[in-house]
Amino acid sequence: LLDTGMLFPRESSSREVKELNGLWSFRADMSPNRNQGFDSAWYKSRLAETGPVIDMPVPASYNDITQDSTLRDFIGWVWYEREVVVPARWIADEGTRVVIRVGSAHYYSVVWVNGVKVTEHNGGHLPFEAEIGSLIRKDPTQPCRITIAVNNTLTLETLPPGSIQHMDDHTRYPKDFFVQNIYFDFFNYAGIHRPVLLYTTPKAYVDDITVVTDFLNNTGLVRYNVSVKDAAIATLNVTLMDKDGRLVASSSAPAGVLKVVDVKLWWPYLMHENPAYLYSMEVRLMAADERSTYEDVYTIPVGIRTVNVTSTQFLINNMPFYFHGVNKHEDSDIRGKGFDWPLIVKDFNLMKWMGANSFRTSHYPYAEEILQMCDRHGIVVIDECPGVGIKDIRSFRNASLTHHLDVMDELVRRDKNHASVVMWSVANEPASEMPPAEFYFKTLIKHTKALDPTRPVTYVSNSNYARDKGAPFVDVLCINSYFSWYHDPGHLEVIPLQLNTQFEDWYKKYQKPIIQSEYGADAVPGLHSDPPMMFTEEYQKAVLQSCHKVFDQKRKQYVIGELIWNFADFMTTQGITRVVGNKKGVFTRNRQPKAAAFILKERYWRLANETA
Ligand code: GCB
Repeated sequence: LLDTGMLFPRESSSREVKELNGLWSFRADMSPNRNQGFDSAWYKSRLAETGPVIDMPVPASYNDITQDSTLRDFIGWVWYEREVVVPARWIADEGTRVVIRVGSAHYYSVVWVNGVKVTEHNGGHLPFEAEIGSLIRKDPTQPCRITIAVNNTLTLETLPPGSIQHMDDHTRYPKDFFVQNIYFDFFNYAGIHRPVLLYTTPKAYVDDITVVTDFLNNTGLVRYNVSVKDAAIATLNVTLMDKDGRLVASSSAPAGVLKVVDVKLWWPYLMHENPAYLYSMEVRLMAADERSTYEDVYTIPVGIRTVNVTSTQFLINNMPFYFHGVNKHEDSDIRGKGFDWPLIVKDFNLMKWMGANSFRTSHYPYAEEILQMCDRHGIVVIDECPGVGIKDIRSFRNASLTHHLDVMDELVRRDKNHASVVMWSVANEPASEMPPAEFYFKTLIKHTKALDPTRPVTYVSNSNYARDKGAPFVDVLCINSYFSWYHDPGHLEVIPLQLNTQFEDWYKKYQKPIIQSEYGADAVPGLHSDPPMMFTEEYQKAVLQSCHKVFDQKRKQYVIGELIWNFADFMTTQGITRVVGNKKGVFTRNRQPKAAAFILKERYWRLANETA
């Protein structure tokens, strides 16, 4: 289990943050064994001294930044470097911890400071950090040189999994030709995807905070637990403030329950006239050692709400919640999976325009800043880990499972305090009918529930109800299906029958609520035909409308949600079913609506008004 916290780096009276976003020096290691960077120790001197470098923006995927297809499709190590001037006061004050934090880098990363390795991390989509105070204090006259090597190779033990295939038929392939096989449907963008920053804390500091909320009649209950590091003698002051900054409760214990009279609950937007109410919890640590005294202040937003599941309903604050929302990707032109505020805010505006009340972070954890937006805007989140494409039987082996458990540790540690996160998804479309899936999912879900007993756990299945081995362990059934698309292509008339049968089969067997976690059809924007044909905007519209009729029959019973695949078009590997990417978006990749977006807008607002 993890023994440190991963609080989002926030400024406070005791903490400073210095962003390292912008241009970094960059080189892909194109050597045949992709290992020249390590063999020649590129981290030991400035990157420009060991070969040519190019400008690379951080955060961004590197793939679409240049005109070079070998970089777009590159597999192996790439090297990033930049120098940073560290404020003198950080260096002078031995009582200051200086931490480097990478929001995420895909997939395997190694970080050096002034040529000394400070950390490595296995996996994209989640943050990692290292304390570097002693290193930068060694020679304060030198700038601090940060080198990050990132490798995007996927194996059967990574999440998502993949495999490298070497082609040795030299009559058909050039020598040393190899491809990365992946078992998921989005481009394997790579690089430093989220902000890199330095932040400080005092030497004795608040390392982690866990908040679990509940309420009884009008009284809110905020159970909290604070862990501190490196404080021999410490006192704590925990205070909860309302939106207007008024004190509502306080305590000096490291763990306890704060009582909030006349509580204002956190509600999803569209469900309440005062949604997304956030209190703010300030943790103030006062500590001392033989040399000094330290004060650390950390504040987190707290939404007070409960989540429960019955055999037919999903309850938020004991009220039935119907998911009418989207599946997304972190994906856009040029930046790939790189964190981008304009894109994030645009996406929230579009979701609100269409009346979407929820989304699933298909198929990996999204940036924390996005979850913070969800907390503030009252958008409900199914938080999915990168367990996508577990298709090969070898991906069920112990080493893979162990890594999957570690990833869940990291995910729950990062996202446990978000009111907007109402459920964990541990995988998408695994080969869950294979025999080893039973042990795998039983273990994985049990582990996730032990990490967080307060949220339901699911995984998203597209297997047959009769053969799925993991469904007995989930709280909510999430089912993906593409009738009249992958099955019976072109035959819209099968939808009512097949979709109804799907729901009835699953419900009869498991008596658990069901979310249609994906449905949809590709539409190349601007392509039209009537009667509808596949790939036209009319066909996409018709698929949606036909599915909606079935959802309407079943949502009064046990169907608790519908999430369109997908919010927007997104990039994939090249293939004969992908026209410059997956075109199942109801918005284009540039976030312009297709005809289907208007169908959803009308429907979602109608559903919102019905349930209000
Ligand atoms: C699915 C996958 C999703 C794909 C989608 C499609 O079932 O979960 O990742 O993009 O289908 O369009 O094929």
